[in-house]
Amino acid sequence: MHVILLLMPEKIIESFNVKRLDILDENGNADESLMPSLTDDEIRKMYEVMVLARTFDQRALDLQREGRIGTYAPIRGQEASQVGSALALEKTDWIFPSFRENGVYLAVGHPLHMILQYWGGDERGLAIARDLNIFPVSIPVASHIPHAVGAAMAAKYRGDRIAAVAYFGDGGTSEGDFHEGLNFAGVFRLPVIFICQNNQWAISLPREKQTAARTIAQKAYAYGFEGIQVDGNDFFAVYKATKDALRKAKQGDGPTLIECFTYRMADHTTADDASRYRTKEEVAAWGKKDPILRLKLFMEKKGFWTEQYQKEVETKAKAAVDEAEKKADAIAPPDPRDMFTNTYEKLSQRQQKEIRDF
Ligand SMILES: Cc1ncc(C[n+]2csc(CCOP(=O)(O)OP(=O)(O)O)c2C)c(N)n1
Ligand SMILES: [Mg+2]
Repeated sequence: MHVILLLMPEKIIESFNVKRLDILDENGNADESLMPSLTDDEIRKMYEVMVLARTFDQRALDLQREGRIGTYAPIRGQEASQVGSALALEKTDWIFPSFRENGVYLAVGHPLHMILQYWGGDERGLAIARDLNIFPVSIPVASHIPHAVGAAMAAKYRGDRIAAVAYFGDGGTSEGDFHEGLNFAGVFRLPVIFICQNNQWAISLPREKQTAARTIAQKAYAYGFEGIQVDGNDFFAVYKATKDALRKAKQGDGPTLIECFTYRMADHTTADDASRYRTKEEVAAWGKKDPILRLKLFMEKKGFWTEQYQKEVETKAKAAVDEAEKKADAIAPPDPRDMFTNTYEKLSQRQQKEIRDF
C-alpha cells in the first residue's frame, strides 16, 4: 500500500514594513531631500507658535502653583508633535483632541484666555468657537476616537472634502475605543488621521508595559491601512507626515495612523510627581532632543535666527500670555445653579429647594 504525502508548507500571505520618518536631527541638520516645502518666513512663524506654546505651558504651571487654575496637563517636549501636526491641517478639517493638546488649540487659533478659562474650571473656555473646527478636550482616554471616525464617515457620506483628526496618547491605544475606531475607519476607508503622541508614559506606566508591539504605528496594519512612526520632536517630520496623510485622506485613500515618537518632559499633570517612577538620566537624555532647540539651531544655520529675533519672539509670546491671563481673570465664573438646569429638564422639589438655598 502506498501512502501519498501531501506537503502543504506554510507560506507568508501578508507582510508589512513600518516606516520611520526623521528629517531634522538634534543638531539642527535637515535632510534636504525630505524637507516639506516651507519658506523661511513660514518656518519662522511656526517656530514662534512653538515658543508661544512653551510660554503658555509654563505660565499655566505657575498659575496652578498659585492656586489660580486647577489641575493642569503640561505639554513640554511635545510642542513639535502638536504644533507641527496642527499647522499642517486646513481650517475645514475637524480636530478631536485629548486632554494634553494645549499646543494644538493655540496653533489653530483658539483664544489663549479661553484655554486658561477651561483649565481654571470653566468649561465654557473650550466651547466650539464659531470659526474653529476643534472639539472640547476628551478626558476619558480615547473615547473621542470613535467620534472622529463618525465625523469622517459623515464627511465621506456627504462628499465634503475634509479630514477628521484624533489626537491621543500611547495609553489610549490600549482602549477598546482605539481598536473599534481604527477598524471602522479601515473598513470604510474614511478620511481620518489618527495622531498618537507616544510620549513613552501613560501616567506612571511605561510604554513597554502598554504594548508588546515594537511600535504603535504597526497597529494600523492590523486594520488594513498604513501607519508611520515619525520623530515627534522633529517639527518637519511631523508636519510632512501630517500633510501626506491629509492628502491621502482627501483623495479618498483612507486613514493613516501617525505615531509621534516623543517624550513628556514634565509630570503627567500638576497632581503627579514623575520623579517617583522615572530616572533623572532618562529625562536628561530626552532634554537633548528638545524640539524647539533643534528648530532654532536649524534656523541659525540657515541664517535667519539671531539673538535679537529670539528676544522679540519671547517678548511677543510673554505679552500674549500676560494678556490672556488678564482676560481670563476678568471672566465672571458661571452660575453654579447652571449645573442643575443644564442637567435636568424638570427639577424635583428637592432640587428646586437646593437651587433656592444656594
Ligand atoms: C477611560 C479612562 N481611563 C483612565 C483614565 C485616567 N487617566 C487619565 S490620563 C491617563 C493616562 C493616559 O496616558 P496616554 O494615553 O499615554 O496620554 P498622556 O497622558 O501620556 O498624554 C489615565 C489612565 C481616564 N482619564 N480615562
Ligand atoms: Mg503617554
